[in-house]
Order: sequence, then structure tokens, then C-alpha cells
Amino acid sequence: MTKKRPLVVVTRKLPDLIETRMRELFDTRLNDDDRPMSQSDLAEAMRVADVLVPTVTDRIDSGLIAQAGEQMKLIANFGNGVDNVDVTSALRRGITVTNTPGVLTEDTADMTMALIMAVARRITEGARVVTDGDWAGWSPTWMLGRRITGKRLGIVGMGRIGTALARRAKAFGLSIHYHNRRRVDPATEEQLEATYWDSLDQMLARMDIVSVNCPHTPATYHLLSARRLKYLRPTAIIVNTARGEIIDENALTRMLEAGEIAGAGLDVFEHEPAVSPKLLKLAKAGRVTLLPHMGSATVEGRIDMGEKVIVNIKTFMDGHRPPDRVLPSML
Ligand code: 8YV
Repeated sequence: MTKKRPLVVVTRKLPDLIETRMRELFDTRLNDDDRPMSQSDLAEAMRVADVLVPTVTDRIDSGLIAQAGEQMKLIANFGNGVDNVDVTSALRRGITVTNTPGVLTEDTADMTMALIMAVARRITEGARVVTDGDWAGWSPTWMLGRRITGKRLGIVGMGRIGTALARRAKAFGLSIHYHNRRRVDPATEEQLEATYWDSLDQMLARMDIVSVNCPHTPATYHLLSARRLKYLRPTAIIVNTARGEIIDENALTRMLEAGEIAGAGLDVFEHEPAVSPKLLKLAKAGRVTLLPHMGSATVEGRIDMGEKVIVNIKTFMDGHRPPDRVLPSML
């Protein structure tokens, strides 16, 4: 007798290569038109599926998990961050959760560096002047940004992505500072010539550039609160390629409007995909660069993420512990 193939529901369109492989391995239900599923679509999927493959655009909360059918056993998140999934409720209900770590580190670090450059050197602003046909010619005092080399970069969250950013930033001549729950190993610190700050407040007060690279968890929600953001220097810029919820976006916007901070580069927002009109206005004025959550958006990265999802499902279905199991203690 052949073993029944698991029913795998994938909530968004994935690369063709991944979808083809999934169809070969599992009884797979795909989302060809890529429209985000509603909460009731997700509830229905969880009632019938053995495995759900959600993305950052799906909110798998305790209410949904409570409605899951008995057969639902695995949430194989297509993404590194799992703040879209209530991991504790899932585990309590006997559902394993996995993610896709490691394969989007370099791409996200690249995009973080790109945002630092974009804001400091006014790249999006300059590109717009030319594209709009508004360039009247070169001038020695026009379109001046700020030099990167020799400045201090403060990395909030020195995990995989933070470390990959530090390597890049060092090559650009930035001095590396970081705040993390735990100090990184001495060899890495030495290699990066990185300075550890136990106090985030004190680090913020001394940086030229701050980059947010920690996961979004209950402990990091509004880690950069209105109170903390006040420590930033008026010449400082801040970039965020992690999660919008880590920064108090309203407080940051108010400071940008008041000129209490020089600029921001944001790839993520507190209420994605909504972006506040005030931030849009600041972007039009050239003070901030805004991107649509594309930090890990490369062809190679998405395929690697899909392959991780497949390995996690396959391993789990074969009765073993999946390589990228997420536990609440990791959050
Ligand atoms: C992904 C991300 O595109 O993996 C993450 O945590 O933030 C993104 O880069 C997204 O999560 C896919 O679900």
C-alpha cells in the first residue's frame, strides 16, 4: 500500500521550480493568482491541510490555530521571521513550526548596505531628478550627501544578518558598533573590530548610522521607542530591513519632520503594506528612502527559501525532526 501524500496548502505563489517539486512530492494546493488569503480562507485551509506554508503576509494567530483540524501538524513558514505565526499556541496545539533561516542573510545585508548608501548619498533623490527631466546641470554645492567612510555604524541585533552587514560595512570604512542580547564570540568581534554596547541607549547617542537587524518578538516591539529615538543625534540616519514594529514609526516620523534626525531608509513598516502619508511626504522631500519589503527579494534567495520549506516538510513527514524547527525559547 502506498503512503498517503500529505495535503500541503501554500498561501502565496512561489517560484515555478519550487511549486513543481512540491507537486511531485506532496498533494499540493497552490495559489496561482497570488492573491493574499483572507483569515477565513486560512481557517478553511487549516481545517483540511496537513501542512500550511504561509508567508509574512499571513497572520496565523491563536484564533486560527484553535480552528485547525486534527490532521494539521506542521506550519512550514516561507520566511525567516516567524512573527506572523503564534508559535506558542501552535506548539501547545501539537503543531510544529519551521522557518527558512540562513538563506536570506547575504541578500538582506546587501539591501541594508544599499539603503545606508541611498540615504547618506541621496541616491533615490538624485535618480528622481534625472528621471523627471529636472537636472539643470552640475554644481559644486548641489546634491551633497554625507561621507560613509570613517563614520560609526550601530547595529541593533548582531545575528546572522547583522554580522553579514558588519562585514560589508567594515569594507566601506565604517567602524562597527553593536547591541545584542548576547555579546558575540571574541573571534568575530576581533575580525570585525566591533565594539559591544551593553546599553542600547548609550550606543544610539553616539552613532552616525543605526541599522535595525533583530527579529520582531514581544521583547523587541518598539525597542526603538519614542524615548530611545530621542538619543539619536540630529545628523544620524536610521535604516530598518527587519520589521516595522521594532521602531515606533509615529515617533520616528515626528522626529524626521522636526529635523531631529537626518534621514531614514525603511524596507519595512509597522502596518504593511500601508505606509503613512507623512512618511510618503518625507520621501518626496528626499529625507527618507522607502522600499516595499524587498530585502530578501532575489531569484536565488526565493528558490533557496522554497528548498528549505521542502526539506522541512519532507523531513517532518518522514518522522524526523525538521532542520529548521522553531521553539518559543529561540524567539
Ligand atoms: C521574506 C522576511 O521575504 O524572511 C523574512 O523574515 O522578512 C522577508 O525577507 C518574507 O518573510 C517571506 O515570508
